Amino acid sequence: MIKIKNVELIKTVFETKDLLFDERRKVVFAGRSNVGKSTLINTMLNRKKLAKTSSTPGKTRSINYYLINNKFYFVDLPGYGFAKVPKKEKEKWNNLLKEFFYFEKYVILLSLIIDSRVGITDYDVKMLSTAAYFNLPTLIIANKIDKLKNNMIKEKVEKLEKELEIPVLPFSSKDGRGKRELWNTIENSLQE
Ligand SMILES: Nc1nc2c(ncn2[C@@H]2O[C@H](COP(=O)(O)OP(=O)(O)OP(=O)(O)O)[C@@H](O)[C@H]2O)c(=O)[nH]1
Ligand SMILES: [Mg+2]
Repeated sequence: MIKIKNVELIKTVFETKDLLFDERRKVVFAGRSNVGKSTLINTMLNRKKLAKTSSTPGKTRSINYYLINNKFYFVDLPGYGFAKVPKKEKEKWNNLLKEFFYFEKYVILLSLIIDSRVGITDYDVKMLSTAAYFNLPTLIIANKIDKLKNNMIKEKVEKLEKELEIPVLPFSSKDGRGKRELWNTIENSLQE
């Protein structure tokens, strides 16, 4: 596994005009609100409170750029699909996400995080079509597998892979399953 020498929150962006321009490569984490994006970033970077997390959806409202070892970024995106957000704010987030993908040319991996119990939602389908439009290498992370029975995990993963024809990686921030595999994938992406 990669040695994490240094992590720095470089920028927090609420408005399109503030999007970061930096040619260093980016691993992007997207997904519905509350699926565990920010927690996964903390797990991957061995930090407890780097990215703010919450049991109520809608915690991350900005795009957060974490620079790792001065070399590449993890990008934490605001979660989509959270019903309780006022329509106006939702539109603002959706716009910000859209602009991000139009603007950002250095995405080496889009990690779409889903709740392994819920599977793919309509919002995720939209995100996948955006990813396909921009030709982004995409990985689905089936998160919170600690909440599934062991014999269900393989079944769910295989079903998703067959449906979507995209690699699916089971993950849990609670017990660390998938962490090593995700780092392997990221390191491979960084070498290409
Ligand atoms: N059981 C379990 N709970 C998890 C896991 N990962 C995250 N959670 C919990 O899920 C909730 C949401 O986590 P966040 O990391 O804040 O989710 P998020 O996707 O960043 O949410 P937004 O910022 O609203 O988009 C928190 O209560 C976490 O503790 C996991 O692997 N297993
Ligand atoms: Mg978050």
